[in-house]
Amino acid sequence: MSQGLTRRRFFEGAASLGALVALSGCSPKVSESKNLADTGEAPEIEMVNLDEYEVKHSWCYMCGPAKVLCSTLCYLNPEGRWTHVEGNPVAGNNWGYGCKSLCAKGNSAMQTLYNPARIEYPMKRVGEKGEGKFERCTWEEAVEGIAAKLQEIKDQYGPETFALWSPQECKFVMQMGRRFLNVFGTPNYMHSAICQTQITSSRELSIGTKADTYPYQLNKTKLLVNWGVNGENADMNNNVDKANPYRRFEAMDNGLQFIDIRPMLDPLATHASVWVPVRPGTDGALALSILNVLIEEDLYDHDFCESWCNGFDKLAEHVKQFPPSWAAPITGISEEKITEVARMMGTIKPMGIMYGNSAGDQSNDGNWTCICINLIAAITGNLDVPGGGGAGMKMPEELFDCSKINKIPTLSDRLPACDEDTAAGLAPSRSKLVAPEFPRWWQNPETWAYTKFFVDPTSAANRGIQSVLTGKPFPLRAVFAHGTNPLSQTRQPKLVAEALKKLDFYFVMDTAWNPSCDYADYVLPACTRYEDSCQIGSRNMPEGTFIGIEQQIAEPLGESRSDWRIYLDLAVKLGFGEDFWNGDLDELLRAQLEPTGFTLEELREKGYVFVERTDGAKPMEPTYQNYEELFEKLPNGKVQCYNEIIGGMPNNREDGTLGFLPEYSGPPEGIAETPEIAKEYPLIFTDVHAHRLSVHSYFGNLPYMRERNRLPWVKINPATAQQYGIEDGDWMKIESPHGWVKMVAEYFEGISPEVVMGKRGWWQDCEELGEPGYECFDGGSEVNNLYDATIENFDGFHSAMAKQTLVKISKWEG
Ligand SMILES: Nc1nc2c(c(=O)[nH]1)N[C@H]1C(S)=C(S)[C@@H](COP(=O)(O)OP(=O)(O)OC[C@H]3O[C@@H](n4cnc5c(=O)[nH]c(N)nc54)[C@H](O)[C@@H]3O)O[C@H]1N2
Ligand SMILES: Nc1nc2c(c(=O)[nH]1)N[C@H]1C(S)=C(S)[C@@H](COP(=O)(O)OP(=O)(O)OC[C@H]3O[C@@H](n4cnc5c(=O)[nH]c(N)nc54)[C@H](O)[C@@H]3O)O[C@H]1N2
Ligand code: SF4
Ligand SMILES: [Mo]
Repeated sequence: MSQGLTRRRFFEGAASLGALVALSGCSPKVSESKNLADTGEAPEIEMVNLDEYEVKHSWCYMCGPAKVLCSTLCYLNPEGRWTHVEGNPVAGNNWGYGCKSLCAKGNSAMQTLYNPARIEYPMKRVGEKGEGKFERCTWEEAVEGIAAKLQEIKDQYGPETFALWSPQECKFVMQMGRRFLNVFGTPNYMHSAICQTQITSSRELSIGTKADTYPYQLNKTKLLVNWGVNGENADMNNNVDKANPYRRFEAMDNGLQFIDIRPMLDPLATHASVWVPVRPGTDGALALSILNVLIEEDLYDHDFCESWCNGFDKLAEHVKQFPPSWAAPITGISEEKITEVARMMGTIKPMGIMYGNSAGDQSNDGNWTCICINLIAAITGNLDVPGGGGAGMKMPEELFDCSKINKIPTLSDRLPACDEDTAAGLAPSRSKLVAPEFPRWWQNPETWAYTKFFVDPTSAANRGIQSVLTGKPFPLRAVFAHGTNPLSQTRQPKLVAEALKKLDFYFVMDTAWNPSCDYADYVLPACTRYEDSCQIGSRNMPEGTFIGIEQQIAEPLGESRSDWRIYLDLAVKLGFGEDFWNGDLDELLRAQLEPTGFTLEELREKGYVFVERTDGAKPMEPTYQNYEELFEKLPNGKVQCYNEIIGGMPNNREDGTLGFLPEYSGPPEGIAETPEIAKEYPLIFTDVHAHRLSVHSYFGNLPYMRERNRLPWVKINPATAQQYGIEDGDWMKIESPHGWVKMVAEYFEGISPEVVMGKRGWWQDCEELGEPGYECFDGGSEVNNLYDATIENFDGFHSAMAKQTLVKISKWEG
């Protein structure tokens, strides 16, 4: 294995790493190198005096490589080794000002630094693609080799045949990487097409970007609908938990009820008034029949629908065909229960709806599903009312100007316009998208209002990589995978591997050797954010305004380099260094800081600055029901019950048009949808994305994470497992019409007997614990092998792919 070449034992046993520290200077420290989950032994406690420790500020890296979520204080022991981390109490993390707690991932941050899985040197492939034979090279050689190849491909085939692949919301990719693409001249940034922009764009199409269904004043909410969202695990938006259980339980004391729509009885679901274990991938049918009940039983807000809904009557007529009797056999939820939840949604006010990935990001009719969910909130009169969707309190003005921080201009105007663009009335380079994630016509600056990150166009990664195999519409020639493992991220790893082999040029930058590296021409070692000092973040709170930077905690391991730097180095080599601060990132950071009045040197020295509010300003109630402004950009200034944005327009494949009214298509394989397939494959398989002990498919290499999440588990109802002679803890063979995996049965009574649910991404080994990594292909444990990757089945608006299929299972004896 090639990574063996770059590994070294840097990890001197977990003993020096673990630390649970009390608030005082003198604190207990957990000293443990054993697998506590297995032994159940109490850890030894050693006291350390934190006054002797140096404290550095960082932005926690454990929710993804370049985010500014939890601000942390990192303690370096007298030998200069980072041994303890805690939340920065003045930064307003998690549940608010004063909070020091971090989640489990945050608490194991030190293990990313001192980890044997890290790549230390640039590597160049010397064997066949996929064989994994590499030799060490210098940075100079790698950057020169990559730049030369990119130039060659640009000259020979055109700039659009180069794509950057990275689905994560990392700023170095979303901003710096995009800038690089634009200046290079390619629109092909490949997004996973199964995360976040999917649900956000559906919202934009139905209720507009400014409106929301999520209740920002939960203390006033009476009904919360938790739809396909993983509040127990998904850290996001500066909350240890996306669903913020702490605030939710407070609100429950105030009379909040909630409905949980998920196939599994997860911990939060056990507190719900109603649990709706919908069949995976059938949320669209459920949403349509809820609309049916709301309208048929006259439970909608007449004033709102008359004044602010476009084509409400057409929607009302349309949903007549979707009564609960239609949805029950599709969703597996009884007519009575569908009616009950619809009545609750129509009568308990105010209501907020929180929906996540599983409500629409990862089903092939996800766009209509999410549109329906937004329409439910709208027609019941729950938008922009206190305790309803949106309607957050207004924060007092920030005390210094942070407006430029974290904003790297992406130079979108550099994308070249070609004749095809002009002829079709498209924005520059849209006709050169290899696989438009959203329809080309929609990807122009006017309609593309999700401007937070994506002012620039995007291609859908899975469709994009398939171009290499089909040559349609043209084959990509070069791909840069930056902080992603294509073999576990998208459907059908075997297809992806074939394409990676066929590519003219493929290079990777990662902190760890992931399985896709074996196919690369060059593998570049990235340092973590604890080893560079590039990420600045700010936060405006009732208590004051905060600004912080990552202080460098350790020298980059081996020759690893900052992710921010690669674009600058390549730009300089390719002759457009002027657009990249001539290779000096600090120049950019200085410009971002300029309006704040703080200098980069000052901030790096201090780590963070917090200016307390003395003007007495408090968060204020917003003005509610501001519909004119909220719906301003929508056709006729109204909620799109009848969708005049997409209706009649070409879909993203340009092989058909999109409809005006919601449709249900369901998963490519489903019990009700494909009964003939269900005869051989009787169970439904799906997976969950977020897990509190990993990010995406990584951090399985950290002992603290892995010891509690050791084996590739699947949750299965004991009644189902026993039918197949499968005991709790047995390895199972799981076969779908598309591939097979082996995973370990975890008995769970709280899952429907017809559903089996796993988690993707088990490729990482954990050397310290002797836990192996598992293959990404058939016979391994990567669930993406099980799913359909037929392009024609992907969502026609936003390219989402189903992660639901039918499977048969047996005990694995191998
Ligand atoms: N700790 C941690 N936090 C993370 C991440 C991480 O990797 N680790 N990743 C981040 C990222 S990139 C994202 S996109 C978000 C994702 O966070 P979420 O949007 O919350 O998505 P999932 O984690 O997939 O959880 C979806 C929930 O829906 C359930 N479910 C599964 N199938 C279905 C279905 O067909 N219908 C319905 N109604 N429910 C279903 C699952 O059991 C799960 O509880 O999390 C972010 N936060
Ligand atoms: N079946 C299935 N597939 C899914 C999902 C699902 O729920 N089910 N979820 C989808 C979603 S929501 C998302 S967001 C995507 C996520 O997909 P990806 O973001 O591609 O996630 P990973 O495959 O875990 O790859 C992340 C890579 O980044 C590397 N890395 C970590 N830190 C750094 C760093 O600082 N610098 C660099 N250069 N590399 C780093 C890790 O070692 C790892 O190899 O997956 C999608 N795929
Ligand atoms: S939620 Fe956890 S992993 Fe995410 S930034 Fe905060 S402490 Fe780090
Ligand atoms: Mo995601």
